[in-house]
Amino acid sequence: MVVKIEVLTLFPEFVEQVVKVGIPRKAVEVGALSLSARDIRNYSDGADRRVDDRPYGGGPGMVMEPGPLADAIAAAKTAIGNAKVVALSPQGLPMTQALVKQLAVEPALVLVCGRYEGLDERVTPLIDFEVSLGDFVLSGGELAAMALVDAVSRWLPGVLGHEGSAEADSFSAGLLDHPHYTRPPSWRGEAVPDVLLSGDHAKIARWRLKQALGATFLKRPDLLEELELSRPHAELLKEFLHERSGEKN
Ligand code: 9D3
Repeated sequence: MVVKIEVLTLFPEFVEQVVKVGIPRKAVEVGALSLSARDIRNYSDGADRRVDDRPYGGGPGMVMEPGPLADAIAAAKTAIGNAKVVALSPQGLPMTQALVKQLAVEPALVLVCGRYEGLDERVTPLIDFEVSLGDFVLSGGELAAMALVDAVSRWLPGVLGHEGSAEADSFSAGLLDHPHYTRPPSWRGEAVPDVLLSGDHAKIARWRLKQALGATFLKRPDLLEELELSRPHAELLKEFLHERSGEKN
C-alpha cells in the first residue's frame, strides 16, 4: 500500500528536501510514501568518516569504497523489507514514464546515489539495476534520485486528484501536451482560440488532441515513431498540418 524508499547518499539533508514541497509532500501526508535518507558516511569504518579512496590503476578523482555502501544497503533493506536496489548512475537505463510506473508498484526501493567518479565495481551484485536521468553530466546521483521520487509519487493512490486520472488516461499517452490558455481572453493582441470558449466539450477534446499530435510531430517526432498512430489520429495530425500550412502562407 505504502511505497517505502530509502535513499543512500552523502547529502541526506539535500535529498530530504524532495518531500518538503508539492506532490511528494502530499504523498507522504496521505501515507502513500515514506522517504528516509541514510548517510553513507555513518557506515565508514574509519574515525575520519571517509567513504572514498584513490582508484586502482591511477587517474583523476576518487572511487566510493564498497564496504560502507554494502553496509548501508544491508541496513536499508533491514529497515524497509524486501526492496529493489536501484543505483542512480550515468551508465543506467534512461528514466522513462514506463520505468517510473513499474517502480511505483514496488513495496520498497533503495536508491543508491554515487558521488566522485562512481562506485567500486564489486558492489554491482548488490544492485538490481541502474537508472540515468539522461546523457549529461551531473555531480552525483541525488538530483536523479529526487526526480525518481517525484515521478513515482505521482502514481501513488490518493495523491493526485482528477489531474492524475487525466495523466493515467491512455487517450493522450505518449504525446506532448496541448497548449493551455487562461484569462485574459485577449492579451497583447493574441486571442484565445474560439473553440476553448465554445463550451462544446467534445469539440474541445478533439482540438486538444489535434494540437497534442501536432506539437509532438513538430517538436518530438521520435515519440510519434514509437506510437503507431491510429487512423483517426493520423487524420487529425493531417488536419493540424493542413491548417498550419494555411496560417504560414
Ligand atoms: C565527469 C566524470 N565522468 C568521467 C569522465 C564520469 C562521471 C562520474 C560520476 C559522470 C557523472 C558522475 C556523477 N553522476 C551521477 O551520479 C548520475 C548521473 C549523471 O551524471 N547524469 C545523468 N544521470 C545521472 S544519475 C547519476
